[in-house]
Amino acid sequence: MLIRNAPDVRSSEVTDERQYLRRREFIRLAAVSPAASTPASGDQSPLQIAKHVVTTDEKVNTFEQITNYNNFYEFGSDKSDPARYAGQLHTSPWTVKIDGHCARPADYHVEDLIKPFELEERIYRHRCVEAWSMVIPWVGIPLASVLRRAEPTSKATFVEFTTLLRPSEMPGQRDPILNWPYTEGLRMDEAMHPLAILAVGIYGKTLLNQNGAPIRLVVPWKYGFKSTKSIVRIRFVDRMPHTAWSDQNPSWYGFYSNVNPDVSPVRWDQSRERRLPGLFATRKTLIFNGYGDQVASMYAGMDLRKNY
Ligand SMILES: Nc1nc2c(c(=O)[nH]1)N[C@H]1C(S)=C(S)[C@@H](COP(=O)(O)O)O[C@H]1N2
Ligand SMILES: [Mo]
Repeated sequence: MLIRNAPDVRSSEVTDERQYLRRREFIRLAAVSPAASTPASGDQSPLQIAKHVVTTDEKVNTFEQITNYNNFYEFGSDKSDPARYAGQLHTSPWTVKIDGHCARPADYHVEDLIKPFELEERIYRHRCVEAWSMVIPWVGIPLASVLRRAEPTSKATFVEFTTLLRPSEMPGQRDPILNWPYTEGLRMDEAMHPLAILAVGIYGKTLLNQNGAPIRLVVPWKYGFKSTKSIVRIRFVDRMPHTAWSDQNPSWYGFYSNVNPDVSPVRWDQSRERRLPGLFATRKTLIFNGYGDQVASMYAGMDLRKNY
């Protein structure tokens, strides 16, 4: 079993890095302190982590920061709306459909989807198109592992990701701000890239709903909106899929959406960023969010100004 049901750790115990490291010891020993209270947005269970991948030595954001400043338009457009309203979403049971151009399409309970694979902690920079950024200790599995198991055919040139559609629990879906359900997409080689993960946790425990429980995409060299939350469908397709944000404003949001300090099609200047909890955009943004040595070759020969 990869996901263990265990009593909660108080959210006040998961506030800073030092405590996190200490708590990680607890998780390793499978000795979790007894529940005293429940976090605002649902229960969290500890996860058994096999491997740690650190891609930056920058300070990791606190649990409080990562879970209280969110974009999840299904729960409203304010940064505090997801933490306030996402608790009402039922994330269990949860099924993920894998279909389209593949030899082994299937519907998986989310637990079965990840069960065959070892969970890894991945400390990644996270860059929102609104020019703020964080460093987040995700827990997840390579997206490629899940895709390979489905045996995509040669027709599969892109992968489409779809978020749950459930307006009764996602009040933002009652407003036509976006074409619900939220969809996103990656080219096949991007989806197979080892940096792309399906995340099921943060700070060693299962995701809170505001971060996209029970399973969400993380693509660290792209703007945050590519990282679809609360995924119910992964589909292999043979053409570039529609995506929620480029449907809403095609001149602002391109399909590729690679972090690029030289291209600012949206009203935010992308050359700098505000590292939360800071107030000012003092940090220089790096091409591909600093992951260029690993991903730039996928875009060789492409005009990144046109293909933003
Ligand atoms: N379904 C869905 N996924 C989504 C969004 C959303 O509104 N709905 N927002 C995106 C944006 S703009 C960002 S920056 C990240 C934020 O992830 P976080 O709140 O876990 O930091 O989620 C992305 N995934
Ligand atoms: Mo974002």
